[in-house]
Amino acid sequence: MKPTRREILIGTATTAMLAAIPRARAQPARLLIATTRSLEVNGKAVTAFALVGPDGQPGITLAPGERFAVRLENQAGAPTIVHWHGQLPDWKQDGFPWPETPLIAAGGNHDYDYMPITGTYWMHSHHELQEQQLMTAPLIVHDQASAAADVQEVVMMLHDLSFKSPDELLAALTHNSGPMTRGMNMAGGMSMSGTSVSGADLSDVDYDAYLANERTLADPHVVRAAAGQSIRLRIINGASSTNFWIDLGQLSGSAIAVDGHAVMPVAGSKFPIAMAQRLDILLRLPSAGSYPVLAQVEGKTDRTGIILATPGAKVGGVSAQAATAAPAVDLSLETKLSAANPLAARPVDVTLPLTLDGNMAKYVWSLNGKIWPNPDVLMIKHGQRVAIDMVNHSMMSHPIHLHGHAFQVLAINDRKVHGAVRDTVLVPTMGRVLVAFNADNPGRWALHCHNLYHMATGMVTEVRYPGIV
Ligand SMILES: [Cu+2]
Repeated sequence: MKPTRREILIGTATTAMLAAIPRARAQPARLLIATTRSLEVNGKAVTAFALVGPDGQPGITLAPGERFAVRLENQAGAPTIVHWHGQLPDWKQDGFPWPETPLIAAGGNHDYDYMPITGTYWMHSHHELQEQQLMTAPLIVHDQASAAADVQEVVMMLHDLSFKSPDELLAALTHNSGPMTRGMNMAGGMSMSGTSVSGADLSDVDYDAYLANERTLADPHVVRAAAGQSIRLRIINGASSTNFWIDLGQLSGSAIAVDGHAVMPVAGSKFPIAMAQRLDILLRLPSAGSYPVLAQVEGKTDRTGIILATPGAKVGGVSAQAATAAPAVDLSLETKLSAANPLAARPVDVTLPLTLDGNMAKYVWSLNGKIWPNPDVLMIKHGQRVAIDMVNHSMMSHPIHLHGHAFQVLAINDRKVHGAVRDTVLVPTMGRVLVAFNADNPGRWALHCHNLYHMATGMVTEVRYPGIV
């Protein structure tokens, strides 16, 4: 039976309506829930945030070629916004609280859809101090090779944890600061609190525990793997204010990627990892037994870690205190790194100076002398090769992170390198690091220190393209 003209019109109208609205109504492929939970750390209950899938597992693992099509549901009981650290979406999906990209209200949700880059990434709240309360999770994006390889994947995510609230920790820093209690100043005063190695301050906060996959060494995460099996450790430093040394103990491995980006392999058994950085290490268990993979806090004896053990192997206790304090995390690994996929050779169009400084008496941290939310905005143009020349005039090191772009390290303390491509680089006390990137992602982008307490007290600026709406 032939349809009437009226039926055809209705059909056409319905089709047109459906075509106009399906994106708004379609459920994204994955659900991510920002929520709260209780965690037991060294016998004490701690209330923390979490970013979990419907199965309760933290974070997201994407298959090769899969889009980041995610609905974030905020069940955390507080406003939030989550940043996909190291990913390169358009700026409005980046998860930074710009006026144009407001917080997700408690009970609300927000949809994301972009093509991710492959490798080891992570996600964390970019609102207030929620990151310190573990609103963080892994974001692993497989490529065809990593999915097909006969390699066991092990994610190790690090955290620092205090039984105090992050607001108390911040208040202690801003109220107790001053030349008599904290000696950090350009005149070279002695540090009288925190940790000090050769005059430089290493840590702002004394934590109660350090976690690997949310557990301490008193009750560590044990991963079983056969002797001889290739293992890819994907280490994520999700700590708010702690740099670590990864210590493979009897094992040796090769660093094969940093911040998700492949590097020429660097063999070793000790590797530094600054706040927010990631490190992929390929290794094998040589024979039956149990093998701790430890992360020791710079300047301290405190450590955390996971245990790799062959099936049936007895897992012995590992102390959460090392015999000696670890040195400061430095650029010893950075100088050895070389990108497997470097930026195309091309002259730099513009070099932006970036001075890192602080006033410990007031506990404020600055970039180019400016304190967020009143930054010295760095203007760049689409199509440029942009370099940032970072010089640290302060007595603490700063892990500097650029949103929306991956940069290559070009010089370390004035020595040229064909360094790693990454998204977060440590600029040590009185040090200088030159990086460059392609200005290929127009928008408003945060550039900031990833020490949460430095960020919260001003060490943030904006890299901006003109004419963005
Ligand atoms: Cu900093």
